[in-house]
Parts: sequence; C-alpha cells; structure tokens
Amino acid sequence: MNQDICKPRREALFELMKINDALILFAARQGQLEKFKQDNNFLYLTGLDIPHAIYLAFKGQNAISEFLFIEHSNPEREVWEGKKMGKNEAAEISGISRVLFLEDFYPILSQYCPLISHIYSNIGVQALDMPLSYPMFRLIPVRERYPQIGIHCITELITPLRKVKSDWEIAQLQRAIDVTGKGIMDIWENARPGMMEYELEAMLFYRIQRSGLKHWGFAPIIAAGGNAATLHYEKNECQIDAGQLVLMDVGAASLNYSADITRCFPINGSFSERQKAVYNSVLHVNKEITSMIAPGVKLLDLHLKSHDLICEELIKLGLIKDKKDVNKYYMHSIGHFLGMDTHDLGGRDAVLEVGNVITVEPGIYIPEENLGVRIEDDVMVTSEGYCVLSQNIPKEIEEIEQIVKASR
Ligand SMILES: [Mn+2]
Repeated sequence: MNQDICKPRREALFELMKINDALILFAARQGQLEKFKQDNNFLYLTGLDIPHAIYLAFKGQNAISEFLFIEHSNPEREVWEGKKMGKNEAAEISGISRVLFLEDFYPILSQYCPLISHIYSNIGVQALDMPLSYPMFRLIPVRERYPQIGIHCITELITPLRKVKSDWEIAQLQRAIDVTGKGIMDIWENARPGMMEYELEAMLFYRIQRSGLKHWGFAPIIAAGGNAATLHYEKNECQIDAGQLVLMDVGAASLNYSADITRCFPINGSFSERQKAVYNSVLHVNKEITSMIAPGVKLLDLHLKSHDLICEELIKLGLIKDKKDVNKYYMHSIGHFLGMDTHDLGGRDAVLEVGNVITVEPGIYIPEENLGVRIEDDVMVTSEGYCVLSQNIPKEIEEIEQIVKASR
C-alpha cells in the first residue's frame, strides 16, 4: 500500500468531517513474541504496517493539518527488534509530510485541543464491563483536561468509505480468495480418513505462505462430522473418520484483506445419499440468494429470503413440519460485508451499492445426524448485479467428488 492509495482515502474522509474535527488513529501495538497485525483503520488511512505509530489530523477553517508520530530507533533495541522505519520512509509511504517522534504527540495535540470540537479515533466499543482499549487509554488526558471535546469511535464516519471497494481493494480480496481456493483443493487432494483436523489446517496454511501471503484472515474452522454443527468450532483437534463430511470455513488475508470461504467435502471421496440431499439443499439456497444480489437490494431482505428458502428445504428433508422451527437448523444470518475485517464495516441494515463485497453463506446444521453443511461464497456487487469472486472454487458435488477421488 502506498500514498497513491491511502492519500485519496484521507481526503475523502476529511470531506465527511466538520470544521474543527480531528482524527487520531493509533497503530496496533507489538506484543512480546507475538506476530504483528496492524489495526485496519490505521492501515487503511496511512498504508503503514508499523507498530505504535499515531496519526493526527485536524480540519481547520482553511486547511488540514496532518502529523504522523513514529517510534525512535535505538541501537540497544535494534539488537532485539531490528531496524525501525525512519521518518523519510514513513513520509514516502503515507504521503504525510510532517513526521515526528512519539514524544511529540501530546505537545502537538495540546496545541490543537483548544480548537477541537470532536475527535474520531479507533477507540472501539467501550463498555463498563470491558477494559479500556489502548486508544481510549491514550485519550484519557484529553477527556480530563478538555471535557468539551467529544470523543467518538471512527467506525460510523469511515464505514461509507470502507464498504465501497476500489479496484485495488478488489484485487487484494481476489488474491486472498484465489489462494484460499488453491489451499482448499490441496486439502481435497491430500486429506485421508484418520487424519486430524489440524493436519488439514496445516495444508492450507502451507499454501497461503507458499503463495506469498502471510496471514489467515481469521481463525480457520476445520470441522469433521458433528463438529460442523458448532458454528464457530475453532479447535480443529479431532480425528476425521471415514464417511464424515468435513466443513472448512477458511480465508487467507492479502494485506489484511480477508477471504471468507466455506466448502464441505466427503473425506472418503463420495457423499452419502443423506449428505448429498442436505448439501444440495444448501447449494440451492446459495445460488438463489446469490442471483438476487444487485445494487439497491437490502442485506436484510437477502437474509429473510434465505430463511424462507431454507424452511422449504428443511421440510423436504423431513427435519421440520412447522415454519417456526427453522432456527433449530439455521441459526445465523445469510452473510456480512467482507474486507479488511472478515466481518467488515457495513451493518445489517445496509442497502447494497456497487463496490460492496458480501458473503453468501446459507447452512443447515443437524447435530443429531453429526452433520453440518455451509456453502459460502464472496460476492461483489456490480452495476449489472453481481460477480462471484469465489466462482473458481468448485461447489458442485460431482466436481468435488472428482477432485477427491482423482488423487486416491
Ligand atoms: Mn463468513
């Protein structure tokens, strides 16, 4: 990411701000012996993948003032942590010309505080029974000394920008999706009955890193048999028995842009008749809902329709008789916005617009039959309707069986 991408984003955000509003974004912190993952809003606006930095912008009467505060390098810490990014490089990547060190943050902020009406920051959700987020902790002195300043979470302000993806962002998502698809097919070819769920996870992660991506988009779910009926099963620790259907809800990330794909396959290469019936019910709903996607359609209406369609399928499958029992076998919503956050900004009441990317993920979960099926695609809203970004990842029973069997 560089300033050609993130500078126009900042300019668009300034347009949404009022005079005397300020932005303060804190980079993620680097924990000891932890893999670093940047804060998504900070990365979106600055393009910088470095810990501890702070971005400050103030919208004055006639001009915007922007500052970036970064860590000092010091020779002792360099032995442990390596070289830090310098001021010139940070300015070059972000397009923010005034780069200072972190100790200047409060002195500079103090100069602006008497003028500021509202601060938008990545403080996250604040609740009495939750610890303060790090950004909120850093803003406590402001709240105490300048109680007239409103401090707000940046989410609402930035959502209209982040939910419409640029071509560059679509390219990141497409890369993450394609690599995830290759990893899923690696698993179809190499998984065998008797393997552990985490061995399949390893095959996919090998594909992700071999393909030049570094991270998962979210904790992968590899769930065999009845484990698939636990919606957020993340243990991936069970042995896979012959005859089981394996559900994989997985996604690689490309520069924090996350894929989110679910596919199911039979470990021994053939779906049983019952697995086929349930699978085809879910596949039917997946296709029907996808075909409804177009600008102007409400995400909530897609969900309500999926509810009706799954209801019909559950009756056909002999699982329910009464409409009101759908929630017993389908208990989540049809999808969500997708982007830097796997469950991206956008909201459930959203009306779809060109450039949105959402997931379509109907499912049927039958714990009493040790069976759960979900089929999830990532879909971009276009002016003509939609484009399934995950269309190259097979989902027809015959295609999946063929790939699994060909390797045996
Ligand atoms: Mn999802």
